[in-house]
Amino acid sequence: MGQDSKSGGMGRRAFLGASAAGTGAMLTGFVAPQAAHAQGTHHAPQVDFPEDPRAFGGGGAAAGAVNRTEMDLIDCEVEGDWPTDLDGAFYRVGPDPQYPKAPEWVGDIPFDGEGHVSMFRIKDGHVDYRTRYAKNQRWKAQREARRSLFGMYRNPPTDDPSVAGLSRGTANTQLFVHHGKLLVFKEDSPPVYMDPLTLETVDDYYTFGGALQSLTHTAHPKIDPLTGEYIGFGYEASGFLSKEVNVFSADRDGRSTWSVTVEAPYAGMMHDFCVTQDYVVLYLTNMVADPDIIAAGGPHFAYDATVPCYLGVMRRGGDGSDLRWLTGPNLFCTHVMGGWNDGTRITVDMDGGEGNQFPFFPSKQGGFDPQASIGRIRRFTVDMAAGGDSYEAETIFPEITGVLSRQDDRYHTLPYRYGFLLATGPNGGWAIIDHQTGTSRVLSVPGYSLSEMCFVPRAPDAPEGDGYLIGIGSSMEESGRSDLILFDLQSGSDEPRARVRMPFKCVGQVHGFWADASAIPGATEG
Ligand code: V55
Ligand code: FE
Repeated sequence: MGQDSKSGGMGRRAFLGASAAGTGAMLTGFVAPQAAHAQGTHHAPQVDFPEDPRAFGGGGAAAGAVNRTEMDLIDCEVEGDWPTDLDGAFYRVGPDPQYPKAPEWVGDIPFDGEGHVSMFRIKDGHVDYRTRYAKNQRWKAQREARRSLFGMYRNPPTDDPSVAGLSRGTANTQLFVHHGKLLVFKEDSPPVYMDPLTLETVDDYYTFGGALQSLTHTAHPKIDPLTGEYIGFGYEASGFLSKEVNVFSADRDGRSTWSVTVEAPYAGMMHDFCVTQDYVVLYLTNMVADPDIIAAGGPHFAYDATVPCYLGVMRRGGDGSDLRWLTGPNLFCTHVMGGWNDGTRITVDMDGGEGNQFPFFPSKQGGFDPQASIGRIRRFTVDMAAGGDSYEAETIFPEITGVLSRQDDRYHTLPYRYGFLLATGPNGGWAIIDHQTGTSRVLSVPGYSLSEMCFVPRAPDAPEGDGYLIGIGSSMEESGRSDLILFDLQSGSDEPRARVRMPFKCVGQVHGFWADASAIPGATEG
């Protein structure tokens, strides 16, 4: 996967020669599925990934397009001043095609690869690396058959008949530790529950003890830091192409505390959402679920510039009858940096662009526009006490272009000072946004392209933003060989404080998550 912060270097990116910076570009490296159809490919059972870099898993391991190796590396090589009091785990997950697709489906998109989880367990200055596939229902069926059994991205009619009724979930997008469980997400299905230390799959279809009212679950749940509550949602919640959206919460032990189902204006991608102390803000994008394209064997979504994006705002804990769908400048945002409410006044910060963020999803009007995909930080505000059906939007920190926004997770739902994102363009790197001073800075590593980072608090009770940024960098001179990179945000230095030199290119990622050892059962014993 070419989750690069800079252009150039990586072959799979280079082939479109694009300078696009949308979220999809950062995650996957410009796979153009339509073109791949034209190429002849071999059929399973032989595991021979197509040569064409645009095909699903194209080029195979030799091209860095797949990894497929589950492994343990105890005591990685550590360089620099690794903080010895840091105790926790940095988790990552991304699609890693388990098998080549059947010839009809070689044009499938990179978002459909099976989820491969990696973990850096960090303790006493030692770093151990472990990876395991999420052993979801799809993975297990394909392992048994020794071939791909699922067709196109979120398109069940393209599946092999033998897998009817199995979960299609790939668990390839994001992960989260809550109530002692590592939950791994794909937004079309319930989470997969993995053991947060061994990475063994415990439950391939986790429903919060049967309480989950939705057939789907977001990749971006939130924590209420004041209560430890978990807030999640699912769209297409009552079935394929349904407009229902389920929003729910669970207490710090994972017991359901709230569930409500509402209806969206249309079925479209709702990748992230914002939770404040008093409100839930859904975000419906104009990446619409298109029945015609699905029937024709395409992927689940197509970008439709003629359809509005909506913010859907309702009170937390209510029955959903107060939900209002609001429109504004039509921006396609993907990730929430942070958000809060001050009485009835709600602020939500997201990154996004004016057009399609994902080159591999078809656009219903015209082609993919790299310029319109460039992400900037958008601030949405709405006062729920005022009438009307619109929100305000402004672009903040216009000097920063980027995607994959984050914050210090301990400030979910609350007013916050620091945001982080993967800055794109010639000065790419990890951007630190300071909303209080209105300043930003970018930490980059010469010769490396960086994946999304996570913020790590120096200690569980450290002030906001006091800590580290951690994430993977790929050495462009060394065919993408990986370093785990740690910046100390208080050091005053623009150089990494420490690195782990991996002997290979690590399995790719979409997102990552930091968990303190105190949140991981058994971590403090070993
Ligand atoms: C995203 C990623 C997905 C997906 C839908 O980054 C949206 C956004 C890796 O899979 O299926
Ligand atoms: Fe995401």
